[in-house]
This record gives sequence, structure tokens and C-alpha cells, in this order.
Amino acid sequence: MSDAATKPVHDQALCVFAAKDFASGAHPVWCPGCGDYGVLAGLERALATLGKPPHEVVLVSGIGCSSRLPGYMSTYGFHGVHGRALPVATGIKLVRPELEVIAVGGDGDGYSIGGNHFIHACRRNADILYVVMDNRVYGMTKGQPSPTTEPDWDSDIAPGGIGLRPFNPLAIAIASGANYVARGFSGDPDGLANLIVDGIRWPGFAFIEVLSPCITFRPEQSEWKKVVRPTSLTIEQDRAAATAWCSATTASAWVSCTVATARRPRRHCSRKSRLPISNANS
Ligand SMILES: Cc1ncc(C[n+]2csc(CCOP(=O)(O)OP(=O)(O)O)c2C)c(N)n1
Ligand code: SF4
Ligand SMILES: [Mg+2]
Repeated sequence: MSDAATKPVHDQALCVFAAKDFASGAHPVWCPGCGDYGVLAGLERALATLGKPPHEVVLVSGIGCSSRLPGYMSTYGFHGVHGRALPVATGIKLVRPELEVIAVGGDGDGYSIGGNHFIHACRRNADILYVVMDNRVYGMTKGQPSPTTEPDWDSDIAPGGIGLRPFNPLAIAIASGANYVARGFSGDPDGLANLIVDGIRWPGFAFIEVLSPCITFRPEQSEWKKVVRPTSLTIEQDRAAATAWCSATTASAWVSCTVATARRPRRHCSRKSRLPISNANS
């Protein structure tokens, strides 16, 4: 038997695809400087690294600027309705477990109208990846506060700020049962690509929160590139410690972290070999 036949599929396929093979050719309509460009680049690089043929990948989204992303990639795509990316992605995985299913969207889509689906997708632990482009605002509908907006963010729509404690997506995901949880930054597409590769390889539900600036409605977020700093923190197996760490760091969003636990994914979903997780952002 040749070496190629005994190697894991993702190793055999390495270097077969370039990042550009995952681009659809459609020109993004995002504002120049929008963080979502970095997420698109990170996803394309990650899939090229994994050697996944575009026809074996399905991208599913809801509604929002960020949810336009599937249209810019050459994989299969499903641009659905607001807040419903995760149930659609879960359904696709159930009937086609051999496909790589990736849900993408924004903080409004995933944590507000889709918040219930987020919690239960973590709990169901299907073997899919969920990438949220968090700009702490509803970009597409012109700047309303979202669940992750800071309480004192002052705007014409919410003068003086909404005064509510922000939703903590990382802590919620871990506490709800997600197997792999990480935070990345759109200004670091290579680091993000590493997190995406790890998230896809890790069995069960993988969630990656990406700090992705909306430079139009939150121009102050262009400062993120000066303050976001990677960290090598990795917590494995200890769900309580990981949740506590994420809860304690709510205010300081300026880190990347990887938290992974090994709860078995749902039986009806494809089982992947367990690969070691790396300190992707160290
Ligand atoms: C059922 C429903 N309610 C409200 C809307 C209006 N709407 C479209 S996008 C959006 C928010 C998008 O915010 P987010 O998910 O953070 O994406 P972003 O544009 O910031 O990337 C809303 C409220 C809708 N399309 N459908
Ligand atoms: S409005 Fe904001 S989120 Fe939407 S494309 Fe422009 S910069 Fe990006
Ligand atoms: Mg948003």
C-alpha cells in the first residue's frame, strides 16, 4: 500500500488547492476596510490548508453584511433568513454528514434573533463550525446596538447607550456545551485561518467569535488593530475553568483564546479522528 493511501485524507490533499480556488469571483459589496474581508481571507486560507474540495463544503448564513459571505466563495452556499443559519446548517449535516458544514454570520444574527439557536446548537454538539463576525452593531440596518454592544456606546439611535451588560458569547458557548471555542481577529487572517483549521478538525460543535470591525457605523473599532493582542491561553477538558476564564475577561476583548473540551459529538454526525489542538495564536 502506498504512503498516500495510508495517510489521513487532509494530509494527502495538502497543497492541492490554493486560497483563490475558494473565491467565487463575485466582488464583495462590503465597505472598504470592513473587517469581514479578513474573515473571508481566513476562511479561504483555512480550506486550502485542509485541502477540502469546494464541492465538499457548504457555507450557511442568515442576514446581515457578514451573512453575505457565502456568495463570495466557490463552495456550496445557503443564504437563508435572519437568525436561522444554525438550524439550517444542523439539518444539512444530519442528512449529508460527509460534507464540511460551516455557518457564518453576525452578532445580531447569531446572538439576538438567533440566540436560542446558538445555545441549542452548542448543546446538540453537531460536528459543524460556526464563525461569528462580531462588530458589536447591526451593520446592515445602519447601526443599531446588538447584544455585544458596550452599555455606554452612544449613538443617534441609542443616545447615552443602552445600559445593558453585553452578552458573553464565549462563556455562553462553553457553558452550553460547545466542544471548541475560540476568539480571533479579522486583522490577523493567518491566525484566524489556524483557528478555523483547528475548529474544523476538532470533533463536535466548534465556535469561533471573530472581532471584525464595522468601520462605517463604529469607526472607533479601527483602533482594534492597535490593541488586539494574541495570547497562547489554551484550556482543554475543564469546562468550568474555561467558562470562568471567559466570564472574567468579558471587558477585555483584546485577546485570542482557544478553549476545547472533548465531549463526544452527536452519534448521527460524522466522527473525525481526534487531532491535537495547537496554540494557534501563540
Ligand atoms: C426577521 C428579520 N428581522 C429583522 C431583519 C432586519 N435585519 C437585517 S440584518 C439585521 C442585523 C444584522 O446585524 P448583524 O447580524 O450583526 O450583521 P452585520 O450587518 O453587523 O454584519 C437586521 C435586524 C430581517 N432581515 N429579518
Ligand atoms: S456597514 Fe459595517 S459591517 Fe456592513 S459592510 Fe460596511 S463596514 Fe462592514
Ligand atoms: Mg454586527
